Amino acid sequence: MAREEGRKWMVIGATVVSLLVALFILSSCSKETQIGGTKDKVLTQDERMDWWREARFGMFIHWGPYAVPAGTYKGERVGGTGEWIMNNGKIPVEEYEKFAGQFDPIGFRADEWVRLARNAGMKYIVITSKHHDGFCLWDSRVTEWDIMDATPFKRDILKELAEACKKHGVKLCFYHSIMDWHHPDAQAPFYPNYNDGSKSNPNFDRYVDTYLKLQLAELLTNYGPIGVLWFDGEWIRDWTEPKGKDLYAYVRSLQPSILVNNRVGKGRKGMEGLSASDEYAGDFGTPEQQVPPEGLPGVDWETCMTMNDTWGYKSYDDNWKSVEELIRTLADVASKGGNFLLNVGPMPEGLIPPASEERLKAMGEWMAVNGESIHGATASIIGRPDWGRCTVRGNKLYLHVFNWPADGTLEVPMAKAEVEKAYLLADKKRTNLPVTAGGETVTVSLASQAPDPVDSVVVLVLKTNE
Ligand code: FHN
Repeated sequence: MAREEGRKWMVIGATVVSLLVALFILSSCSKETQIGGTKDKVLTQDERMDWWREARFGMFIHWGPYAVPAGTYKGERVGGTGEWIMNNGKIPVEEYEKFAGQFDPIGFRADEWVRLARNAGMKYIVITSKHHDGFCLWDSRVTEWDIMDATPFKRDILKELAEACKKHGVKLCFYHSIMDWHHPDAQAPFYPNYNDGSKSNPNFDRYVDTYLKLQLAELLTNYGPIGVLWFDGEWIRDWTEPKGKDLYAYVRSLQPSILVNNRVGKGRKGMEGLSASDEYAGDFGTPEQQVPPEGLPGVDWETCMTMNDTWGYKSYDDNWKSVEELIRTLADVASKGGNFLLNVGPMPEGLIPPASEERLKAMGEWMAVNGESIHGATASIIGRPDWGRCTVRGNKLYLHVFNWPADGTLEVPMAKAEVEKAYLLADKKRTNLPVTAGGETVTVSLASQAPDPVDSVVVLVLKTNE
């Protein structure tokens, strides 16, 4: 009974503190709302989306205290992904907090992570500022459940990442969970099934108004221009579309140019990730671990995917996708007009798993030769040929040949009259490749050997009316 009484006064105390801090943050952020002291020009939707559509390829980072158990609790392997161990392992809040006490990533070098992403051809990084466990990777004023107070590390991860992203010209973005298994006004009381969709917390609105929104104000006021607020954990009973629309407007009021995904509201259709209709809040759809089978012209969407089977680090998940599969998925996504957000789950000591690093370096070597066929690319205008995929930029078609024709003849479903010339993207001399007309197809004559066994890109330059 005393414990409940104590918890009640703790919540009341936390609320009073939060309200006082709220007044301080809101008063300070009114002066700093315009990041960097410059007033955000009001951009059109297309102008806001421009950098993101150009980027096409980003790094997802899932990192927090869950990297410490790394999929094992009390000697047992826990099912599901690494970042869900608190729920799937039925770990009480006080028990889980001990992992933060062991979270001391002395190997963390923001500059190395950002260079790894940039050299892989990734133009933005989406990192978990707060995942479902409620742990904050930044120095938050409204909680001690953060990197500064709950760990021996005591460095602001997001601040160091923001500096490195600015230095290397990579956009910094935040993943932020609406669901929170640690806050007493959110899901914590639902233990042992924090994710219990049948339960509601009578204090949830207090969590939104005096915690969730205040932390977003911290993130969007103190870390410079943020490219995307990537919400998640919106499926809970206490979250509604009206709340999502309100949160979308709130975030945009702090940084008017920021992009917000469709998980801010209730519009996404499960893991397919696209919104049921335009009436739902959010700037782009979020297919997860899958690529829409058809191109979706006119729809902005981003496939997020793991390199193995987990988002957060698990020491024994070695089911890594091959470099071939990752490069071809990138081409497939871009050929359908989408973005590819590829995940890394850093280890507890702050290092990127070697298998992830190896794949990213190999993707970077391919992107160094073929990046123009991905960055800024739009959906195929010739469907999905048997030999591979097609991406488009201006008057150029980029033919991603996965299956190199043994007879050296590449059939392309389009009229000859439209083709000015063809060349291999890997050929710096841009030697013309012979193109002959068929009825509804053109044939490009290729050498017997593919320059790249995974994805060789043939460029078709189309005649323009000029
Ligand atoms: O529950 C999360 C999961 O941990 C991970 O963050 C993925 C990434 O998109 N999203 C949710 C599952 O759909």
